[in-house]
Amino acid sequence: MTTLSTPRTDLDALADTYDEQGYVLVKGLLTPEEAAEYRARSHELIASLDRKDDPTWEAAASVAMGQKTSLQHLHDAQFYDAAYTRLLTDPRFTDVAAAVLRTPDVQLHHTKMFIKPPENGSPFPAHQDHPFFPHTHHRVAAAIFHFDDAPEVKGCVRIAPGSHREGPREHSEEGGFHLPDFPMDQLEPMEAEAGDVLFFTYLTVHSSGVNVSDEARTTWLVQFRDPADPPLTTQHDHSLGQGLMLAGSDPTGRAGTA
Ligand SMILES: O=C(O)CCC(=O)C(=O)O
Repeated sequence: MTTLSTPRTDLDALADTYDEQGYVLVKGLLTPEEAAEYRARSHELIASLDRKDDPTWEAAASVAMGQKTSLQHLHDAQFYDAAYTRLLTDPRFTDVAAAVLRTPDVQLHHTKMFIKPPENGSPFPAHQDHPFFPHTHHRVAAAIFHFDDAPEVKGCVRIAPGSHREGPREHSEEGGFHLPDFPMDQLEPMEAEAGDVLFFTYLTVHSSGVNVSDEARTTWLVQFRDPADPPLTTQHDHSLGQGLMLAGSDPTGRAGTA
């Protein structure tokens, strides 16, 4: 028998909100002290790698009104530091991940760390994650761990509640998959505090703003799925550790392979 880190009734309520709205913001999943430690580690890690590449989407320029913005990122942080590996299997995270997927089995798809620098941290245009890695039954989700506060001025994530219900949308492929005509006023700012984790489906339309504050915004995005949901393409199957079981077991016996 497993012990849940959050009472079953609370998990069911989170899962109901997720089904209804396409997202759920879990407050204080990490303590402020843990979030501060992960923030420091993330900044040290990215600084130590001295990366020069900038993953800002070309299509982000339209959100930034043509202003030059920048972004720092790192895929697969769990391959650099075991602290991130521990987070991947932390029951406070996996219990919610399993609850929203409504299966005990949670499998890793990939992870991405983002540091949005102060004053000009890059935005993300409106999009669903679906076109990047479509799956048969759409049982794929993201969890964004906030390692510092993300008010609107820091370019917090914005979500269109209920937008997942219409299923996959036709995306423009110019400058990164995005939805140039999606009404901006439907995207609600998901202001978060250090330690909060935002869960949303890969069909939920989301975006984020420019960080115009004087502090960095530091997040870690974990994309996860139900292992029983086969991917439809191999375009995003190169991530290190993809297929790792974070909770439960893989009923397909595919050991993470499509
Ligand atoms: O972290 C953000 O601001 C948004 C990230 C995002 O939308 C993505 O990676 O798909």
